[in-house]
Formats: sequence, structure tokens, C-alpha cells
Amino acid sequence: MNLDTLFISDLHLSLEKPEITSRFLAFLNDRATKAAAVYILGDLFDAWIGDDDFTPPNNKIRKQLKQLTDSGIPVYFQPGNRDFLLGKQFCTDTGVILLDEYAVIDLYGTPTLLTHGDLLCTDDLPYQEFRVKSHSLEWQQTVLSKPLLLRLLVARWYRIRSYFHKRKKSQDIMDVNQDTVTTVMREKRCLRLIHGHTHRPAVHDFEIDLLAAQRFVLAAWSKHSAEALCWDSNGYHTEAL
Ligand SMILES: [Mn+2]
Repeated sequence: MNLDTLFISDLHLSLEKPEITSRFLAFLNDRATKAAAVYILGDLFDAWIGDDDFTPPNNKIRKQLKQLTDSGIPVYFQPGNRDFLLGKQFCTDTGVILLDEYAVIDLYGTPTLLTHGDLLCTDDLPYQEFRVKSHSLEWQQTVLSKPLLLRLLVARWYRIRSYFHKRKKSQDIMDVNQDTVTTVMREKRCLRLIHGHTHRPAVHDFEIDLLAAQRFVLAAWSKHSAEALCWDSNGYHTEAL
């Protein structure tokens, strides 16, 4: 059997979008069981406000992830800009393995850099400033010490605000900065990068120090479509789910 490695990101699971939750649960129950490993590169959830949030659909997702990891299929999770508060307790509950914001894996013999993608959008200065602040231990402890109900309300407010902010920002600023991409890949000694976040699925060919490099951008999931990037020893393909 030729088991492959699956990469997905940007599902933005939430109570308001039950179709995407159903798609993901079906994916965990069926397609993922035939994989060698599953990598979720961030923004699995539209807003993760703490591992103590058991409001729907979080419990169903925990259960299905646990069933998959219990069956021996490793599932890796890299934090996105919307679910960076996902922590150790969630991983204990589900068997999911938490990765750093930059992770290098050996993908069938090729060192491959994985990241959510927001760190590469260095033209968006206000966001990068917020990112530094919100990744500090102090900020996170303050947020997580608030009652769950308050966090749920604040998350709702942030999502509305982020929607309007995004509409004002130019499309260029919301994409990755190519110089940052090159610098990070050089630093991590990788000629292959896989990320999500920008919702602009593509394969970009370019050069780093005269060597051929590739950047794979994963597709966001929606009501109407879902996609995984599948790798095996022969190469890659995208698969509609
Ligand atoms: Mn994102």
C-alpha cells in the first residue's frame, strides 16, 4: 500500500459553518485513515480561545482526532494566527503533536519547511506588531485567565473587527513578502516550503542562490470545496475532498 502524507490548513472551523465541520469529520474518518501522516498547518479553528472551550463543534472534533491518532496515524498541528492559543491540553486530549511556528521535516528525502504563513507577511506591519504582543507569555496568561464566556464574546468581536480591517488592507500587504520567504528558507536550509494562511493556493517556482526552490500554498476550505496537498515518494498532487 502506498501511503501518502497529507497537508491541510485554513479550515476556519466554527459553529457558524457546520458544512466545513462535517467535511473535516468525514476526512478524519475516511481519507485520513489511509494516510501515513496528517499535517494541519494552522487556522484549523476560526478562533481558538483556550483548551477549556468545549462549546460545539470542538468536542466532536476532539473525539474524531483522538480516534485517528489512536489508530496509529500521526497528526501534527502548527498554530495559525487564529488558533495560536491551542495548547498542551488539547494535544493531550487528542493525541495531536504540536509543531513550532517553523518546522523542518524530511519529506521523502527532501528537507521541507512548514509554517502557517502569517510570519511571512512582513509587509503587514500592524499585524506583525500585534503578533509579537499576542505571542508573549504575559498576554496569553492574561487572556486565558478571563472567564470562558468573556473570551467567547471577545473572540466574536475580534472576528467582526478583523473582517472589516481586512477589507481595508491592500491585497499585496496580505500576501507573503518574497524577500522574507527567501531569507527564512536560506536560514532553515530548505528549498521547499509549504504554508497556508493567504488563501491563494498555488505552486511558486523560483531560485535561491541559483538553486530551484518551490513554495506550495495550501487552499482554504469553504462550504463548497476542500483540498489536501498529498505527497508520496513519487511527488505530489492536490486532492479535492
Ligand atoms: Mn491564517
